[in-house]
Amino acid sequence: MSTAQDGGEMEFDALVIGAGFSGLQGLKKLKDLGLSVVAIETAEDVGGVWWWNRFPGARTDSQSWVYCFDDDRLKKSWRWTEKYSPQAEVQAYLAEFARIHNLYPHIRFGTSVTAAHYDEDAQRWSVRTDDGTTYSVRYFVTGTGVTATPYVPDFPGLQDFEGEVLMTRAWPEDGADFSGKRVGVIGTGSTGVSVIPLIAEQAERLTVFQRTPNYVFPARNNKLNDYEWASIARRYDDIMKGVREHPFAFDIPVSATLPDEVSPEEQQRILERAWEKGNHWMLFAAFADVFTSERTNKLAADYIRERIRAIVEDPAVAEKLCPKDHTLGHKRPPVGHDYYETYNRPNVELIDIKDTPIERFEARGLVVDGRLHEVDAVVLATGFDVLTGTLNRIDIRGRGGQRLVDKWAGGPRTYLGVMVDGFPNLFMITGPQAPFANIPTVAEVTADIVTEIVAHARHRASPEVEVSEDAVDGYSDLLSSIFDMTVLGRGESRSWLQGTNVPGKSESPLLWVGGLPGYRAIWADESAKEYPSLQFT
Ligand code: NA7
Repeated sequence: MSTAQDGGEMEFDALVIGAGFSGLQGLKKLKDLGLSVVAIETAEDVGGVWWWNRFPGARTDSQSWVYCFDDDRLKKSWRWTEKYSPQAEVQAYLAEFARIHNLYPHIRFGTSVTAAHYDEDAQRWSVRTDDGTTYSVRYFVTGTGVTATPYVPDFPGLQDFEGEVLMTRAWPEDGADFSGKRVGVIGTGSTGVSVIPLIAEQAERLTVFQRTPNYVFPARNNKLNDYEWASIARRYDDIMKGVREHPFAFDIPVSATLPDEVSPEEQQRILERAWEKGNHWMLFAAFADVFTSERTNKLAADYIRERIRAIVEDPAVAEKLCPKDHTLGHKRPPVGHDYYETYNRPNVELIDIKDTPIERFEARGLVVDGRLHEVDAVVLATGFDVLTGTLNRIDIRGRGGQRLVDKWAGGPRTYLGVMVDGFPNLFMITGPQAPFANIPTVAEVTADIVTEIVAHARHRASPEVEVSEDAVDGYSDLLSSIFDMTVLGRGESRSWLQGTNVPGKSESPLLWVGGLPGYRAIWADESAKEYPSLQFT
């Protein structure tokens, strides 16, 4: 056997792509089963999106104490410093997780998987990496995450622009200094909302190019003092148990109240409390049916619009910032840190490009509606080809040489976001159609499913396990019908949740919105019945 560096061949029981939340879970859990495992990671260290996204303001929008693993050792030793962890702290946490579980020796950094073909005779995957190595493995496990592949629109003339072009996903390692500069930001999703207030503080002038306004909740961040931390630490096991029972894996209460059960004054009081609590309280803790009733959804959306109008001093700017075409939740609502307040600054201008898109870039700036906006630097916060984008860029071929990208031409179809029929021994951690919930918990839950299946296959001495087409159809159809029952798909605008943010991408719900407990119940039933959806050969 040769080394990974010389373009030779290596054998392992399992290969995992990625060393972010999903990949590290897969690596640890499969290693704990006693398998020989290698993980392949493009970056130079662990972290996944928390390695790449170093732009100013990059931080979690879930509470730090639940945006992490339910790991017994780290629950005792790790202390989060803020309610929403900054990027460097999350990356450091994952590095600590990898260190204490001795994962580093198993990870090949600076390497990318280019192809994975299933050999039906050997019942093994042959996985190729960009350093020319071939790995022969029984189990091929992807932990490629949700937002690994950025989407950059094809702006005409971008190559002629003589200023600096910065992508939030590939921020310069030593940072960017905008002092005295005129800066343009394109994109007002979670990333744009995070970076805009900080650039506004530094730049001489900031121009925000907004296609679709978002509902932005106030984060209400704070440093965690000793008292707060002690109270979290004392309840940690209960918090984590609650997270698994929560539809979206948050530490936020779930309301059972319907608006009609209370007076209009009480409705406003509930909404005000949710706004003041910040974060995603408005989605979960205000009313029970925000995701399923258009009326309730509009009630909450109207309330947010009123708050925007109250914060933003210029009424014309406030109107531009008010979402009009989509339901609350259709796009994942960003959590902002003085986001709307930023538009009261004299050095910030908001350009609405919904009806008049960016025409082209020129040497000195970009042209909208015939007007040249001169900028020294432009920041692209234009989103990601989520979930399937990363997998479809790898040449993955299953039974009979069928390509995954072809099988998913009409959108992904999976069983629990974990397995695909025709692709034996392929497992996905946080794959397409996994639950729409707090990612570290989703990584743990889906990695648990993968390891349970692998452990069972080994127990039965079955070299091959495959999911049935019926199970994939059943799950995918259920996922779509639940999505259609919600108000999430209703509205005009594009959303990565349905794949409509990337031109040409097929439209289908990319995540399970039926809640984490419902998802876990499907698997509990499968497991209790000894895996009727799976064929162990
Ligand atoms: P998002 O939420 O997909 O946001 C991308 C933004 O870029 C959004 O405002 C888009 O406008 C805008 N965009 C995309 N293409 C264009 C073009 N051609 N012209 C102008 N504006 C454009 O990505 P984020 O990175 O902010 O967040 C992704 C997730 O990562 C987030 O939900 C968190 O879970 C973490 P649009 O809305 O499509 O009109």
